[in-house]
Amino acid sequence: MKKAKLLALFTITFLTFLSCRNDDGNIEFVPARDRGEEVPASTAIIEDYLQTHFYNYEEFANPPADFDYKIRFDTIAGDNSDKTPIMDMLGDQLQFKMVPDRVDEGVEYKLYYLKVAQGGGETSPEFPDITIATFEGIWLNEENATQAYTNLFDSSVVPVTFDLTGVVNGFQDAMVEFNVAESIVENPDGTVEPINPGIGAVFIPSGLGYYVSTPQGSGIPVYAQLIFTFHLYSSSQGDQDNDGIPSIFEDLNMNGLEEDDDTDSDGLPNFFDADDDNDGRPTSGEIEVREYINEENPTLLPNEFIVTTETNDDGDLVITTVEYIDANNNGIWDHLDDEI
Ligand SMILES: [Ca+2]
Ligand SMILES: [Ca+2]
Ligand SMILES: [Ca+2]
Ligand SMILES: [Ca+2]
Repeated sequence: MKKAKLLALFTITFLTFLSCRNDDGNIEFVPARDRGEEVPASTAIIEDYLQTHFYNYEEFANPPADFDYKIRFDTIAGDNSDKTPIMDMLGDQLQFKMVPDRVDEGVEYKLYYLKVAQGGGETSPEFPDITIATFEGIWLNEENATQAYTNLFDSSVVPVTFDLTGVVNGFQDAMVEFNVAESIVENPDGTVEPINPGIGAVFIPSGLGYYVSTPQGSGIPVYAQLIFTFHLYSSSQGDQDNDGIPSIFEDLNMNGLEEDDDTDSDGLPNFFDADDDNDGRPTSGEIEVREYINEENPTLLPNEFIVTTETNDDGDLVITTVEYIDANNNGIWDHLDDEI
């Protein structure tokens, strides 16, 4: 499987100014629109799309012999005027959840996602995990009459790896709602095929997409709403800073966001900081990592917890644990305590 080279899916920095050329050809800086004020506009565009479009639900219900199980959208018009709008599936296949803006506190989005198949695997990705998926990304055009209403900007039919902390937030927020595939089979030609993967789509308001930080060369205009369709194959636990503590456990305030936990206030959130308390000792040296081989119920110490349970290539059951340490007994774990 190839590594994602899909820069277009990844977020960059949060810009607050746009550079534009004015009539005299000089560069002018224009403040980005207020994020809160942009929310209703985004929601209206997305709801209008959901109202006026359907997906190939009939093919999913009665799959043709060579069906690729890809979600395809089309306009409700002409021959298709009797199709069921996606919006009419609300509460069933179409669901939504309220999702916070990652920049402005208090700003919230209604994030719609279409669940065509939950996925037959037992696990769902956690928000800072590493997933493998195929996908298609389009942006909605509401403003430029010379361009189509929907524009494909990125896709992959071969599975690619996505670090959910590195992709647009709306994509991250949707992936956690699906399960991985029941299994992945390898074909004789080396290609892989998921059995019963999570199949879905997400309708992303611009503030959970690129907003004004659109990837260069992608052709995506600022403030564009995005739609991704995807097949979720598999997922593995993320430890982005490789400090031994899985990123899901570095969400200290447990609000489901990885960006806002920064113990040492150095600007690097804990999931991306290999020295969380900035005391010069790496976090990995201030915790105790253990492996239990073929021990189904190892007796854990008081501050020890299981981070992964896996079967290795030799068929051994490997339980990996982390123990937090408080050497000076001041109630602060050593890796978060800059005094020790
Ligand atoms: Ca958090
Ligand atoms: Ca930090
Ligand atoms: Ca860390
Ligand atoms: Ca420390």
